Amino acid sequence: MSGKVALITGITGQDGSYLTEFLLAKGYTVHGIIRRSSSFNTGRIDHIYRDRHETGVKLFLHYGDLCDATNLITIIANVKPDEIYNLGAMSHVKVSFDMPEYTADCDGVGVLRMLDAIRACGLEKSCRFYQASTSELYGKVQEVPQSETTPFYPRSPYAVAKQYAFWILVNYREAYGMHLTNGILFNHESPRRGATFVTRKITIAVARITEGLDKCLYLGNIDAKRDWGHARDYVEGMWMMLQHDTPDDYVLATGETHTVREFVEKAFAHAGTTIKWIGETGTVNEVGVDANDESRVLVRIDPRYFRPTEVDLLLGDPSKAKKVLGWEAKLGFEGLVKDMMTAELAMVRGETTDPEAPRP
Ligand code: NDP
Ligand code: GDR
Repeated sequence: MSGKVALITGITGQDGSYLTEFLLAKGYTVHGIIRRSSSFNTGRIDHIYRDRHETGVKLFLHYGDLCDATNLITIIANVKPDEIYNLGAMSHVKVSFDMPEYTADCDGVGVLRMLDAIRACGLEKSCRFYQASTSELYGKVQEVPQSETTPFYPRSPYAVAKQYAFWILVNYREAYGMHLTNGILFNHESPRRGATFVTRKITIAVARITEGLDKCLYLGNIDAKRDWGHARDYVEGMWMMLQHDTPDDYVLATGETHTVREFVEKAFAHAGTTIKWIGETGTVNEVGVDANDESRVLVRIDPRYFRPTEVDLLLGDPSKAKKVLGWEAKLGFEGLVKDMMTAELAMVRGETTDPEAPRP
């Protein structure tokens, strides 16, 4: 067992929860930074949290925020982590157009604050740092598939902020010899995915429609293509990057790409419904109907969900991660949709708990 100490920002998010489970199973002591909120935001980690007065407790939570440098220095000085996983971010691409300044502060400058906090605490030679970089950096893609050498062309305030984060990390790695790594992760999903990201939005709607609780799913651009993997596989890749003695940047992806439209079809098929598309393809007049009863309109296009600048196609080339780290995505598109739909139907039927639901 490891005995190492890890600090995770964004521990309450999808990836933070899987990474915490993974590191605890490896024998780590895990510290997480959570934001103060008037409502509960720890639903994804409640099942592993134990009161610190019990014996053998290995998970500790600290209030903090990536926009508060003093607080980050205090936490890092107290925790003295061997590894930091910086997963905290305003992570919604569409919302970043509504909150560009906050996104820049949290997702861009927040990383600088973390790196300077490590230096201020004198840990720059001992502490390894993982940055949650993203395939959104490729944006308007300059080549297909995208690898570590593909030039960036960010298409949202979120991606521009993450580009600053990417490069400040590379600069500090070169300037100060710190062990800093960018994981350029393509989309990864799970039953714990936030409800407003497209995959989870679809699985929730399909489960609710199947149970008669909803009638129709409203989406934006259903022809966008994404390389979707499972979050559980990707958090293992994050850890593998920090175990490698030389810090570097790695793409994690499945190497398959699929449209949002295909995700909708597969999710409905899992629940026993065949979708037929009617109306002019690629316009707001296109609808998805039940192929066995065309009067049932199950999917409509709402332009409210279109983005001012869209990322049309993402397809990752994970061969460097495979060659250097031995990492490979275990679950592909089919397996991902099945995993999410199975969990979603169980949740909507009350057989399990929604990881996003507020707890009493
Ligand atoms: P989530 O949106 O599920 O989680 C984001 C986490 O960041 C939450 O714990 C959130 O806290 C926290 N957070 C938000 N703002 C701040 C802040 N100002 N200070 C500290 N913490 C904050 O994201 P994911 O788990 O999906 O993604 C993890 C990281 O990986 C993010 O940085 C994301 O941008 C990046 N990424 C994600 C990919 C994906 O496909 N999932 C792909 C590539 C990169 P709270 O719960 O209180 O909101
Ligand atoms: P993305 O994920 O923007 O790739 O960012 P999201 O699931 O939000 O969108 C994927 C694609 O689906 C299209 N789309 C819709 N998206 C949402 N959210 N809601 C809809 O109704 C809808 N209809 C169509 C989008 O236009 C887009 O093309 C995610 C986040 O996790 C980032 O933090 C991360 O960096 C990237 O993945 C990699």
